[in-house]
Amino acid sequence: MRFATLLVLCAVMAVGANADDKWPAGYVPGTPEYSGYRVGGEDCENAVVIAALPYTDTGNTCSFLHDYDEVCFYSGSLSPDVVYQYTPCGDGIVYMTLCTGITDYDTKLYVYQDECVPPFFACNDDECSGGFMFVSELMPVVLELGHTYYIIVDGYGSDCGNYTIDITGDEGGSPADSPTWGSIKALFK
Ligand SMILES: [Ca+2]
Ligand SMILES: [Ca+2]
Ligand SMILES: [Ca+2]
Repeated sequence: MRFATLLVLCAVMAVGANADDKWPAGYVPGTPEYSGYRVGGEDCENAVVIAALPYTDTGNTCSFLHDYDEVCFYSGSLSPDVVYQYTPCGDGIVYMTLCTGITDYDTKLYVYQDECVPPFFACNDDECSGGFMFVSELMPVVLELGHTYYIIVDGYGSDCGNYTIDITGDEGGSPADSPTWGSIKALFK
C-alpha cells in the first residue's frame, strides 16, 4: 500500500510538469552558441528544482561561475557549471544524458547526494560519440527515497557551451516493481 500511495503521488506530481518550450526567443536549434542564456542554477544553494520526471532543459554554461569539479577521469577543470536539484518520491532508476539537443561542447556530468561535496554519487566525462563526441551521460543512476540529488552540468578543461539535459526514469516504483533494480543497485554499492 505504501508503494501504491507513492505511485499515485508521483503520478499527480507529474501532471502539468511537462517542460515548457525552453527555446529562447529567436533561437534556431543548431546555430552557434547563444551566450547569456541562463536556465540552470549557479550553485547548489540556488539549484533549479526538478519537480517531476521526465525532465528536459536547454541552456548555456558560459556566463556561469566555476563552483565545482570532480575527477572521472580528468582533473583540473575550471569550467563553469550549472546545478539542478531533484528529490525522488520513491526508489528508482533514472537516466541522465547531455547527448541530445543542442549540446555542443566537451561536457562533464555528475551527481551529488544530499551535499555538494566529494565524493560524487555518479560521474561521467565522455560517453557518447558521433555528433556528441566527449559529451556525458549517466545511464543508469539509482536514486533512493529520502535523499536529495544535485545534478551538475560541468565541462572538461575550461570548456563551456550550449547543453540540453534530458532525465527520464522509472522513479516512483518500488524495488520489487523493477526486475533489474536489485542488480543495478548492487553496481553502485
Ligand atoms: Ca566546474
Ligand atoms: Ca556554477
Ligand atoms: Ca567530456
